[in-house]
Amino acid sequence: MKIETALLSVSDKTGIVEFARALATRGVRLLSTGGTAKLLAESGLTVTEVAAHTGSPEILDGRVKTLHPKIHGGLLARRDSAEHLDTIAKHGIDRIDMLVVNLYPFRETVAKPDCTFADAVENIDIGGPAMLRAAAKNHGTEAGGVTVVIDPADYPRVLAELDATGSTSYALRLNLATKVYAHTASYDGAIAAYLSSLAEAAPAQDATPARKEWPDTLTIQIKQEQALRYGENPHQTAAFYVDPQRQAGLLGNYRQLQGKELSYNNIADADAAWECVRSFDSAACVIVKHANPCGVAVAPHALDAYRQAFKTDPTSAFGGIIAFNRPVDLATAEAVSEQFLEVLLAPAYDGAALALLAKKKNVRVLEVPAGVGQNAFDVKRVGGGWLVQSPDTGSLTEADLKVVTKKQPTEQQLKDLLFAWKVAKYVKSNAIVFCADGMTLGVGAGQMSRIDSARIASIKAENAGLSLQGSAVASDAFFPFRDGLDVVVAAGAGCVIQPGGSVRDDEVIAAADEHGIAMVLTGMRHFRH
Ligand code: 93A
Repeated sequence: MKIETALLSVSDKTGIVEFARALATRGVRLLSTGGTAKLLAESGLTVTEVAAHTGSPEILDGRVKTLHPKIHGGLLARRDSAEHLDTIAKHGIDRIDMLVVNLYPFRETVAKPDCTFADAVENIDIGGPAMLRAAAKNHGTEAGGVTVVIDPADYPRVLAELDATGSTSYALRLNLATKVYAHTASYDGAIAAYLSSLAEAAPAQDATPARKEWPDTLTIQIKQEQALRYGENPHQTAAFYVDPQRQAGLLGNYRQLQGKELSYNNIADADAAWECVRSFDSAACVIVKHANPCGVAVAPHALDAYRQAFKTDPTSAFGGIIAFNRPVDLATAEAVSEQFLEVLLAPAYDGAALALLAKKKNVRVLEVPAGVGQNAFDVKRVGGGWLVQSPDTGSLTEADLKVVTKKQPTEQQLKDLLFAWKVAKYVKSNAIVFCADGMTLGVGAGQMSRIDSARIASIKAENAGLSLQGSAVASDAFFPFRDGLDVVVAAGAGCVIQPGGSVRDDEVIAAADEHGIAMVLTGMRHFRH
């Protein structure tokens, strides 16, 4: 089928004049949009503006220029259908046999550092992709169809076929149509990525984003950085993908200074330990096993923090992940080296500490440089989808606490309660955490009932030979009944911190008064799964 009419509408005008001239020489009529038409006319070519062809002027600052039945009818009418050809004839629509379009430069626009939101939006091409997709859909059959050219690099081969056969082959039209859909898909992908980057920034600023702040689609770019030996278990395969937004040069949040290759579980546990330890202002140590802290302490010096944290649960600390929020010196390195540990994390290490650790070849030593950021959102895989939420950045000060008992907590108790509350946030639910003097005494984690977590926490303290008398207790969510409170008080608790909000708060508060202990409510809970 001879190519009679071509529509040319290009943002990238490379080679367009020469190509248009070559088409005109071969007897092809040229239709074109504003800027392209102007360039062709100035180059001495005869060209009909699309606006003149359709009888509709370009409107809305060019947002609507080719979105017209005279254009889309001309592109979409099936060449092998007498009915289609009749229909367009009846409506005074001419066939458009060739479409030469490339799109508004969206990617290039948003890559510019001074790109505004308005610039980005105006560079979302609508009419161009609509025409490209129409033309590509109608690339036709051996008998004929529309030739669609999106890439200036294809101009020569199109002309070569026209010269050889007076037309284009099915194989060429198919190839060009395929290129179109690949291009429009990636073009839309770039738009989605840009828009989702705007939406991703929003929840990071707001701890409790409203539902509407989450975008309809979320494009998450992740990059495989490390193939792992296996997953949670040896029969599972796994890899570590990193966030391209992470601090440059790091694997996730860290740099591995020595030791065996990190396993899937090491990475997950190290992350849990780091998230917890970074939440303390004073020197702190967190020991993690199976994603739960089994010992946490704050002290004037990292070494003392470690000694206290270790006391909480020496049995569980065996083979643990140890994290510090202060540089590790020789004395601290010596102390941790006395126990079997899998991973050590800290913001920095003394030279002498590193020299000592080097003798423990298997220990994975990770440096977490200052300033590693908070993730903008959390993702959890579920069957057929993903759950996405803003990270749990909720934190409290003394001023946020509401004392609900007759007994007022002392200054020391308030300090211990806030410490216990901080730890409970990083313990899997249901979480019950006994503390005193800046260290954990018993951690009950991951139970289906709060009362069992309370029992386990007190058993653990007993096993470690620690007294719970007068201790501070944190519960990550409210006590649904007084029974959980009764258990922690029976174990020795002298004060309790919990969110409140149960329909039986009155019953629980009355129980606390009956036991003569102090209780404070936070109004915020920290479920963690
Ligand atoms: O604003 S648009 O989305 N609306 C349209 O109807 C339309 N038709 C073609 N953009 C539209 N185009 C695009 O204009 C083409 O994809 C091409 O990139 C550009 C060419 O404009 P000009 O010929 O005025 O330089």
